[in-house]
Amino acid sequence: MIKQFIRKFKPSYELYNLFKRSELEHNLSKYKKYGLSKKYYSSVSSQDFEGLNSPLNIHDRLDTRDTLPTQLEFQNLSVQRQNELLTWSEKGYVILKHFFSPERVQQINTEVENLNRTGKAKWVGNKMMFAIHYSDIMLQASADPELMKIINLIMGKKMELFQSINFLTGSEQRTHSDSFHMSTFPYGNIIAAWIALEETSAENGPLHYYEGSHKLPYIVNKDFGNAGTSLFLGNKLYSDYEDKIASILEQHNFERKILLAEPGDVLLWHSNLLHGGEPHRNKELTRKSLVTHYYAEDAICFHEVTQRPTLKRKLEFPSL
Ligand SMILES: O=C(O)CCC(=O)C(=O)O
Repeated sequence: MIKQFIRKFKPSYELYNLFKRSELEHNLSKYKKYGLSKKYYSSVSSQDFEGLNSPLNIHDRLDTRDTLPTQLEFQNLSVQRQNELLTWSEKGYVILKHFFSPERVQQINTEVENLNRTGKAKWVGNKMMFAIHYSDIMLQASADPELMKIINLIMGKKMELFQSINFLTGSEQRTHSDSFHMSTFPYGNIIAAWIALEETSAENGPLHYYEGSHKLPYIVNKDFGNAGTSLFLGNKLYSDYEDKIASILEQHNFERKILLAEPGDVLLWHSNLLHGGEPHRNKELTRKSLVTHYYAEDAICFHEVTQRPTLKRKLEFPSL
């Protein structure tokens, strides 16, 4: 009961945030830019942006089929990669086949085993969180220069690595969008990469996603009666959010796709693309994957789900 109260009472985490200035001050100049008088430690959510115009990124405004071919970085890619990227605007995702070599995939998998063996891995449930902060191999894979080039191209701006999550099994997560968890203002300034570290099949909990669903309005707390007050978060459950997404999907006819990936394949998805994990039917099998998220440098970053600003820890890139 008391724990529940503290979790919902905004000033309790604002107090915690007070001591995290270096990880939170990234939002300050952007609050100013959008005319918001907010402290670095303050709660922040979609309600703060009501009435503000949220400018669209280039590839939410224009079609990648028209814009990408004019870019030098795009012209320098192989024809296969070019073809993979062209439908980003229409579909809300792209699949980069065999992006990471078998050797690189092996290196990442060995690293996961090492992190586990040495007790360095930090697991939250079945997710190894933020290994980029304690593994150079994971950091280099997640911020791979070729991958960053492609991500910057399709977002039309400079993106920066924020998070990594390693999975050994399927998440079996119900359908959701990233934008509710890792949110930005203007909306749409985060992108995810899902990196296959082994083959996925109907047996080991592959990813599913709804083609074109990124064009739906962004779902925020208020849309399922969870706005809360200036002092408290709303009272709804996370499952109420998931139910809301399910009901939206029922009203549309998006194609549900299942990602049957080969090791080294990378799926990039739009922050508003609805996706989740299929049942992991054969528990004898693993489903190794690495999910990474990238925020735009010029956006306010927060978590709509908890109404907190994003704590951004500096990444320590190894010197070459
Ligand atoms: O890998 C999965 O099963 C789902 C991952 C996912 O939904 C996410 O990272 O947002």
